[in-house]
Amino acid sequence: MIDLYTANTSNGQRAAIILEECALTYRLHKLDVMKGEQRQPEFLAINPVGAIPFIVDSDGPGGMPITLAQSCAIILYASEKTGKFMPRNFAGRALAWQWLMQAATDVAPASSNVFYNMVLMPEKSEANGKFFLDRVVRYFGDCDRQLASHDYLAGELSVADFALYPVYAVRKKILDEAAALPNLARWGAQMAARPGVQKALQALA
Ligand SMILES: N[C@@H](CCC(=O)N[C@@H](CS)C(=O)NCC(=O)O)C(=O)O
Repeated sequence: MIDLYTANTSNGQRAAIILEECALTYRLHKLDVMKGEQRQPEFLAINPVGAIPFIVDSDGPGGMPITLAQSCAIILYASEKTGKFMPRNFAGRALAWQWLMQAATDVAPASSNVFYNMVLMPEKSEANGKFFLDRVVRYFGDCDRQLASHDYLAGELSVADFALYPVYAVRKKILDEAAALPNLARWGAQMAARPGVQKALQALA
């Protein structure tokens, strides 16, 4: 059994979506990150990283329990555990790695910076807000170009799509206003229609 500790953020949604999509059985524990619940001693004792999402799988590798943080590590873990959403051929796998990294290290941090500038930073700056927004649009533009010739980021549906989708969903409105990204919009609609995606997002809402 997997215990998932998470919240309704893009990172938190990634973990819930991949557990649903891999048809893994899990118990959902929603934490209030704005109140800092994830840093309470009882949760730090489980997950020293002190951020959501994290999972505890009582039946981890070798039948031993494992605790795992980092949304994209959880995506890869669920994929490896179930043999799903990782292309079988080397070239496809390499593409899945590339686009998962693009989502994890380029798109998601740029998107977080938009949130920090709009909500959390003590001094807001319109110029800095525009800088971060432009980066988000640029990175999603890169995805749009890839999706012009591929149904999914790595060709077939893979871990990379589940890493990107929640960030896309939270930024859809500003992306729609900022640029024409038709391939991304087509892909986003396909991802949004998946029952596993819908079930995870509804459970977190
Ligand atoms: N790179 C990490 C980021 C995790 C992260 O920053 N989680 C946020 C919520 S989305 C959090 O728990 N923030 C509260 C904190 O850091 O105290 C991941 O992908 O899981």
